[in-house]
Amino acid sequence: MKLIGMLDSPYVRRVAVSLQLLGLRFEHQSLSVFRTFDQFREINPVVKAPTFICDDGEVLMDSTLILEYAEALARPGRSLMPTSVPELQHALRVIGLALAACEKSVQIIYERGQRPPEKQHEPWVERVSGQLLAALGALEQELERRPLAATSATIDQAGVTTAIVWHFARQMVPDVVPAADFPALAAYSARAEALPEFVAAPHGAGTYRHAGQGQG
Ligand SMILES: N[C@@H](CCC(=O)N[C@@H](CS)C(=O)NCC(=O)O)C(=O)O
Repeated sequence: MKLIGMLDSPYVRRVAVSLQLLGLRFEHQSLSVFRTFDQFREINPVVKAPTFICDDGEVLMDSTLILEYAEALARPGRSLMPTSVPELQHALRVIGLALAACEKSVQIIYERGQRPPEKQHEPWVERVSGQLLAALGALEQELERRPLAATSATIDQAGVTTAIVWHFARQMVPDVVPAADFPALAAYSARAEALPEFVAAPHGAGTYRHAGQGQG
């Protein structure tokens, strides 16, 4: 199995961290959807990160769908999704907020990075920034109300995606997201980032290597 995409994408990173937590071995190729567009297109003509190549060569995309596949592979072992309906409901609320925060962060990054300054539309950036802050504000409240687990054995998908989006937003749009306004998210993310599965797949341009894999 091979995961394609850069770990500076929160979507790629949530898959890389989750696959490890689920005990699944995979290769990782850190291709950029921008700088290596043509190479990416040879693997997936849609050029979406993450892209996931299954062992029989079938190509999947969309982090949530890839994770659904990974959960099926890991069964009946470790799962990152609760089985009881009330807990599942809450996990889906938290994941939905975290994914909305990912999407709004990425929209700001693309507006700033992909358009020339004279073509940037400030009302759109303001709208999206407000949506990002609303999603993070709701996540902060959820975290205060119901703390998330932060050990390798107990963290779930709500925890993985929450931690990753906070770290991503602070790395990429820190001017929009003041850390002091979100103390619970900041503290939770710091704990999760110290877990070996997060350390092995750090935000950025690097390549994940599982323990025991050489540097070559
Ligand atoms: N809903 C998708 C979003 C993935 C996504 O938008 N990834 C970005 C990279 S962070 C991407 O592929 N951008 C290139 C593009 O959309 O053209 C998921 O969960 O995987």
